[in-house]
Amino acid sequence: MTDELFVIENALADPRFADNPLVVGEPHVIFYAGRPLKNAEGFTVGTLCIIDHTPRKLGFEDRRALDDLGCWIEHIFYGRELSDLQKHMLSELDVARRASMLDPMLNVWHHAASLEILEKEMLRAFRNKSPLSVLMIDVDHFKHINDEYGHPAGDAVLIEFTKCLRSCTRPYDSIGRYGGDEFIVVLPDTKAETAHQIAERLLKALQLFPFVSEDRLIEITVSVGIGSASFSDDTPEPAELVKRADTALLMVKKEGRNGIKIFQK
Ligand code: GH3
Ligand code: MG
Repeated sequence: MTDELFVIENALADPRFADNPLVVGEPHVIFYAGRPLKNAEGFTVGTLCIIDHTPRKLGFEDRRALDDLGCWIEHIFYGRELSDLQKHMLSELDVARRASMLDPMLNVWHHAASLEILEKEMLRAFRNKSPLSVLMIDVDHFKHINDEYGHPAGDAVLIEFTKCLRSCTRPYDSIGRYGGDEFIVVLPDTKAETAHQIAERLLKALQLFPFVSEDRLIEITVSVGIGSASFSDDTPEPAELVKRADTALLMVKKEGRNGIKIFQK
């Protein structure tokens, strides 16, 4: 209740405390010195106290030592409050940055963010000497869906397609909208054959679950190109890996769509 160092040299001789249960009983506080501790806002949040079972005097040096210890604890409080504030700010920044990297309609990474993630994952793959694959997926004849069912139905198809794609991939795979109806999926730790299996799963899922719009079934198919690198004897640049997947995708389109191709050199 005070800002000052509070000292009772002999509680038994002090009428305010002589009959206090902590004095007459356990822990028998006869001597007490308390130094209030304040938080960053200046509120007293506790005391640093020393006690003894016999009467004592607190000399000038002892007072200073107790005060120094109190200062030390207060600095730890300030430091912690500051870092809590910083942590809070950083996590808010994370949320804001994440939001700025997402495609607002589909809630997947936008073009630039996808490339940023690809670069990071490729650096990691290079460090770990683990394989990495990229899927380039483009919806077949999507213009026709827009023309036939309307643009809003086209939007709905893209939203449902993204959900379907997510359900066919693993939690650590990254899905991005490369542009329009083209998607890029970064598959860390994945060889071309495994990437092919993931793409097959997607094609099968699209076959099984056609989209419904105003009581009409909208069936879609996709073309998938796969680019892979082993990172043991083959370490392409991110742009080169995207190009591999894109080249394979173009071949699928040329050969009639609704299929999967792995890029071969
Ligand atoms: P292909 O099989 O060769 O890919 O034929 P396609 O008709 O899908 O051709 P392309 O991929 O070039 O066209 C994509 C179309 O997607 C063109 C554009 O009008 C449409 N599109 C792009 N973004 C959106 C969108 O956000 N919503 C809707 N509804 N349509 C979009
Ligand atoms: Mg298309």
